[in-house]
Amino acid sequence: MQSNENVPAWAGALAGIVTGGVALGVAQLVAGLVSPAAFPVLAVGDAVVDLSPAPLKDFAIRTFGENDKVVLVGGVFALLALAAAVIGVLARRRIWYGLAGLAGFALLGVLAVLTRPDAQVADVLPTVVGVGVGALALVWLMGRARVGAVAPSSRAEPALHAEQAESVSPASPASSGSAEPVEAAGPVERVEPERPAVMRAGREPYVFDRRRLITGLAGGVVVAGATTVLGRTLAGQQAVDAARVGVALPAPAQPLPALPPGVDFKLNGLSSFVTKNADFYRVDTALIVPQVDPRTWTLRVHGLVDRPIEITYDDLLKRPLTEADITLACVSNEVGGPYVGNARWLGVRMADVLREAGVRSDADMLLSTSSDGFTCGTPLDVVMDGRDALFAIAMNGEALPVDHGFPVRQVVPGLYGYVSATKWVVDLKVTRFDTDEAYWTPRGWAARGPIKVQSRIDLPGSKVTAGRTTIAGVAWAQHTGLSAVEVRVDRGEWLKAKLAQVPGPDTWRQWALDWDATPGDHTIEVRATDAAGRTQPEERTSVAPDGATGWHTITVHAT
Ligand SMILES: Nc1nc2c(c(=O)[nH]1)N[C@H]1C(S)=C(S)[C@@H](COP(=O)(O)O)O[C@H]1N2
Ligand SMILES: [Mo]
Repeated sequence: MQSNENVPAWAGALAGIVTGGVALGVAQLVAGLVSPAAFPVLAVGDAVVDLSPAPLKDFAIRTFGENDKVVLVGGVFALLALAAAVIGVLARRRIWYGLAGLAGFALLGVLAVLTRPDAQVADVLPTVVGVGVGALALVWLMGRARVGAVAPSSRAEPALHAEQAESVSPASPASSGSAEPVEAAGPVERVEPERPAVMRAGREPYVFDRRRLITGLAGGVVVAGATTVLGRTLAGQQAVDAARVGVALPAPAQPLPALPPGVDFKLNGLSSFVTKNADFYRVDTALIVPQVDPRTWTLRVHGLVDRPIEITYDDLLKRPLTEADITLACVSNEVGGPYVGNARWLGVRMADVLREAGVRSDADMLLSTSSDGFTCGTPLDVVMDGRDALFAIAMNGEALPVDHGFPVRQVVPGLYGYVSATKWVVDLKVTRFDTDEAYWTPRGWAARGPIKVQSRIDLPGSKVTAGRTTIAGVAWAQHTGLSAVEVRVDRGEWLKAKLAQVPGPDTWRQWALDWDATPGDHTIEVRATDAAGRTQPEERTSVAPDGATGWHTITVHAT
């Protein structure tokens, strides 16, 4: 192994610190995959707490209060950075010194991880893989710090300053023989080395290549950062998934009766009355699904209220819970589109919470905000009119799926999702439409979004065998309810479809009609009428600004 003492100490220290960063980043990533608690820094911190004498612990708690953990972990990181710098400085002499130092840390990490309660063998992986990759990084960085031997013609020279050299031939006398790097002036087009070198008698001469080292360090920083972020994201997901699984859903104050028989015709290809959580459409602006831990979640209710309040997840679960069957629909759903689904929700009535806060009479809008900053503007009168507008915690009997807003989301029957159904909701400001604007309003969508009566044909598909066939689908007019669904084939007479049962006005409703298909091509159209007597208009409009209109129409080929 060659010496490379000509690499200056500061460069070694930086290489050591970046090596440590890569090792910790990779450890974080592997911990995110294996077990977040097996991240060695945490394990070492825990071990320090366990091993430190009681008076020291008391001192730490007295001095740093609630921040004692932050100070501890920060201290561990500071010590690690120092040690990593020393490792890097030593690695300049002999790479083995540096590798031995890393091995020492691996040992410490493995010991700390394995002495944790309920430790598993796989828990050593973050430490071992992290230090392993760190070792590779150290060797690589040290390799980049020095380029190979300078040309033989320059060998005799004790030092070479590249900025003075026109070529590899020596052009300047020694400058005290120190390893101080000298920046090359201007763009250089010379044969290597273009960096100052120091040579020692009897040793291979090296050139300290500052630029290559620095680009290497930058690469290391990127790897360390990316693996850390990814590892923490994975760990956060695991923590939230675990917390979600751990939620014990309380029973509703008044359990909803089981669904009436006859809500579902159970036809193959017809949307089932209850949409399974896994099949439920998802619409949101989140690139990365927000991971909200229920243990730290709170809902702040403020604005035009007499008593601002802040509710924790536990508080919410202790309140009387309402169960409700509600069909959610997206304003961006084209006629016949898939962005609609029905579930049984469990949650706290928004009106109860708002009454507790005391809503002022000049308010007319609720501006809700999600943990990722999305906002929704909901008409206050709609939420207060007695319908089942909920801060929902559960969907179809399980804690809200993370994609659908865990731990808490809003659900308001009768309003499109973009003005009502805030997922991962953390803040509710009681306000006015003329003071505040929600996310979609300046983007071309209506400030208020009542759901329009709609119907969709699910059956049959585009090809059928001639003869008796079922035409069937779903229709919805949330909170008003449906009175009729009509179907016509080939622009003939409108025929009344059979309607399935519904538990109330807030869900979609299945409909079906038998049809004798004659061979050839046919057009099937559907239109629904709500309980207030409003029939879907034929005119097709686009989804913006306040929801599509028009009759869903399909063509069927019968043979
Ligand atoms: N935080 C947040 N909540 C949101 C949205 C969003 O983008 N972010 N989109 C809304 C829209 S447009 C709809 S249609 C519903 C969809 O809810 P789902 O994804 O559970 O079906 O969520 C609403 N809640
Ligand atoms: Mo939506």
